[in-house]
Amino acid sequence: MTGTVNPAELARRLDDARRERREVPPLTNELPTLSVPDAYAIQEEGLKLRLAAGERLVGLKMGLTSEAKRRQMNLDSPVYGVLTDKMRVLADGVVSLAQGIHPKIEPEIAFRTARELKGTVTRDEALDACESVFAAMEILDSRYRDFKYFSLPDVVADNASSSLFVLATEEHPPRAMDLTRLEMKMFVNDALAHSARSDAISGDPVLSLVQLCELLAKRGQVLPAGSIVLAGAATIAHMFQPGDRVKLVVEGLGAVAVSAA
Ligand code: OOG
Ligand code: MG
Repeated sequence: MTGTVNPAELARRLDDARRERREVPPLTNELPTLSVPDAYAIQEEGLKLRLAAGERLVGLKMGLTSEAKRRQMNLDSPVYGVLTDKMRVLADGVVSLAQGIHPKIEPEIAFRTARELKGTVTRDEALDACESVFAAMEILDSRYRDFKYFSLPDVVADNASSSLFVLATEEHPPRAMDLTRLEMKMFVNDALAHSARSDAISGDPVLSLVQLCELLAKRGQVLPAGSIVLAGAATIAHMFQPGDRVKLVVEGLGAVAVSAA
């Protein structure tokens, strides 16, 4: 940790920006040596603020697990963020975009774990610990000016740009299908906007779980039983506009939709 980094103060700054819906400059403008471990310490302080406000931790999200997203954001390694109950939007729900700054939406696959996962795990162990897999979408909303940041520490500190998420009502046993070969199609107002195959996510969405456990272990943490895990977007994100109805159809997993007002 560099001498000038005060994780609690920086977390407060980002949390105020989120709650007051205002943009702030990337932290690395002021702290060019901010490291990824510093940034996770800031993220953790940010979670404490949300828990103190009565929110409950329900899971984690992986980000930058696809080549398309890494290219879009010009960053080169996966990151994680936290998901709370307040971030969940029900399927077919309507999101008020006035509650955000500059939201984007992206197509994902999500898991729910039934058992704790810890440290280095194999693909089979990760899959065996999951009870369900879902079609899902994440609504991102960076707290940084113009949704622009140029470093991993910035995005990690800002809870990996997470804002809201939606899971399909339909859930499936993860062993019922080959999770690497599912066609994913995201429609905006019935027009196909982005599509990809599910192996765009980490080469295999289950590997996002494996990577998440490794990243958590570096911080001495585990993935608790009952966690929802977003495996990461398969394509670039779409700028969510008022009036948009966005629907994701994942072969074998069904559909999930959300609208913006
Ligand atoms: C970072 C978060 C990326 C994903 O699914 O790849 C992410 C960002 O795009 O600002 O959630
Ligand atoms: Mg995402």
